[in-house]
Amino acid sequence: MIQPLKIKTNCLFIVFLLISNALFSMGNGYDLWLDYRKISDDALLRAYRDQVQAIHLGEGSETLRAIQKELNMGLGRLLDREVVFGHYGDKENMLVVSMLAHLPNELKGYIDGSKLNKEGYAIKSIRQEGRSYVLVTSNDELGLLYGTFHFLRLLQMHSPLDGLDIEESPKVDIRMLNHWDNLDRTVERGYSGFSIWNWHTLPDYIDQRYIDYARANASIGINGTALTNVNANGLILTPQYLEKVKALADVFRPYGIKVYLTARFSAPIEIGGLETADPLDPKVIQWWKDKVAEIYKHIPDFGGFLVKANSEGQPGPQNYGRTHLDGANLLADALAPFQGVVIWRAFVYSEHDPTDRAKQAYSEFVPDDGKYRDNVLIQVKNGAIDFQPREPFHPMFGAMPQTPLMMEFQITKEYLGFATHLVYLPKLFEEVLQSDSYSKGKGSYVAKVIDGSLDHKKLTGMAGVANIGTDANWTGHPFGQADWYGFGRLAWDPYLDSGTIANEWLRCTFTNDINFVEPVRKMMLESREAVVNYMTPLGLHHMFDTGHHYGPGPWVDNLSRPEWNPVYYHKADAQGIGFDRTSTGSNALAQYAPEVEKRFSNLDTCPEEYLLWFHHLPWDHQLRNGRTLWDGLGMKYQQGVDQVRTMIQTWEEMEPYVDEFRHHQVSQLLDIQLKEAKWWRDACMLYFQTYSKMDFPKEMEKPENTLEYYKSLQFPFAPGIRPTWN
Ligand code: GCW
Repeated sequence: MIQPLKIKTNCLFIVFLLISNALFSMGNGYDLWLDYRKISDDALLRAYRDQVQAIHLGEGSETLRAIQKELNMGLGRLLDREVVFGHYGDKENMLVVSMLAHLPNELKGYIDGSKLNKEGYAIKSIRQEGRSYVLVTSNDELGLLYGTFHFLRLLQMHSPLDGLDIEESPKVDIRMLNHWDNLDRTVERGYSGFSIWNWHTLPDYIDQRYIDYARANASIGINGTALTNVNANGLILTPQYLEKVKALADVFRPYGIKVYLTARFSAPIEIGGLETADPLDPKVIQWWKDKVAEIYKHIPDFGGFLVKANSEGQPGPQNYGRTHLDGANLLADALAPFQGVVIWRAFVYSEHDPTDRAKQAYSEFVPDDGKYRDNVLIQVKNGAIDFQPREPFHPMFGAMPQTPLMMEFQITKEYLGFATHLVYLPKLFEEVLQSDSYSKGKGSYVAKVIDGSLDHKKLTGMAGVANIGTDANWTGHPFGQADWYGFGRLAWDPYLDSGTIANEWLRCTFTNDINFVEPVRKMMLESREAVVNYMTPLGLHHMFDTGHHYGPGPWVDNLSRPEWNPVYYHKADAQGIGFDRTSTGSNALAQYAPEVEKRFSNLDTCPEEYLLWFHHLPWDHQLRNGRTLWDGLGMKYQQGVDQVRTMIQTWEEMEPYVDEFRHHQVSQLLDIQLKEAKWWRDACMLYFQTYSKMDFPKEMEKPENTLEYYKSLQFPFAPGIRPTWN
């Protein structure tokens, strides 16, 4: 239990402020959106100081200590003065941070706790007999933590503290990061250095980064983390590693973050010495039960398992003639006594199945709707192929009313320019969440599938494949932080709009100066369309070079599995280009609700951004602007390049508002982005021209190199490549 306490000004505190200010002035971005810069507006600073004359902190346990530390650091820096903790009534104007149950009597009755869920909170301004309080309150300690971060954000954003009346509860239960981190510290599809988990020095050495990771995640409402790659290594489940996992779980617990592990389906053989991993074998069933019990002994609030099975070489129940259902339910039964969950991935497609890859997950999972145990969630990527710059929403959303479906977004930019390109992903996430699945008629938005409201789901979740690594600023590109931030905010509330999120992030990360915030926000919001234009316009997809996925490789046709080759997806030939997924082609469209199927099947109503995703069309097909498909493609590629030029110009004008370090960093990265945008345009258009045999549209700049040159480029050491299959 924590008693309200007063922290005296002392030398240590001043040293701390000096150091933290020095760190900020370096502008290396380590502090993320929590840099708590001193309030620059004097009148506002005075008003804040006057309101927060002291803090009354209620009772609680380790989470309350985390809250206290955050307030101490956050307010110390924002208000640039000593933070005083005291009792209610000590000062005229106070901040009161306390769970409802422990509120001073005088403040009870202002908030109706029944409106807040377990993690929810309220922030309210209260005037009482000439005194003024800002009250942050909740039913549970975790709500208080989230409320505290929200309060600090209000200050960071220079919001007035009068008349506050905020009530927030997360709309999604499991809001988690998926790290594709290997035990050797490489990160699959990681572009920001190595894994932040130093398995070698764990459990004894607790890196400050682990704590700051937890703070950053808690500040945006993330409450779970899967520490290890879905291409899993069974070793993580051995006693030696479980001790290390426990150490991390202990660090994260006060911040409300549960730990999950990826379970390699063949672990009973590899680390358990069994001869089989058959999910129906009694010895295998017992092995998982024992293993789960052992994990919970170390980590009593362990979240559960995340599983990739029978996908891209990973073992799974189908190795034994069983189904995904058998596999998921096996692990679910082992976890159920401890309230753990199984998150089973729907990212499956088979090299032996000749049907359109886009159809395979649906065919595999939808027939078993309703047969999964209550503690199973099926985790579905946002689109049916693989995290492309643009994909239509996955047809499974809305198609399994009786099974919890979890969203999987990719925050790391495997197919969107790695950590080099500025592409603001919340815009992409928002587009998916706001897509209408029509599964229960108009208005059946994917967001409603994810928050469970469409089918009254009891368990809901959203996962993001992390973009975090050992780079000083965590995400490589300074703007990659916005993708992490935005993911968390959307997992908390899938109905938020990406513009609001960008505004928050910019103000907290850089400055509140409107001359900076508005142009840069605009630049961020347009950046997603730019990457679609210069990589995969008009519904093209998966044209990335082999393995590493760095740069264009539309010509690649020599990989062992047909659906790994870009030519499988664009199907360019002398007649035209695109994948026919209508009833005359693979008929993948039949997996959508009839309204969606009809809209996308009909060329008059199919949005042009999905054109070549669903249709194979002649090169001279007329687009809505009256130009041919061929011209339209070239113009889109050119537009993408021009959009990057505009971004560069905007950023140049921002120099007065940003520290030199980050300004220079982003400038250099934008220059690379422009170079690579041109590379995409030229390589793709030159290659497609070998089929279309048509001249480039007059709007398109002349390619800078020959097709042979682009084809000759090799990148054996491009980052993030899958090191091994295991
Ligand atoms: O997109 C593919 C990636 C693989 C990844 C896989 C998956 C973890 O190229 O690197 O493996 O998706 O999501 O399982």
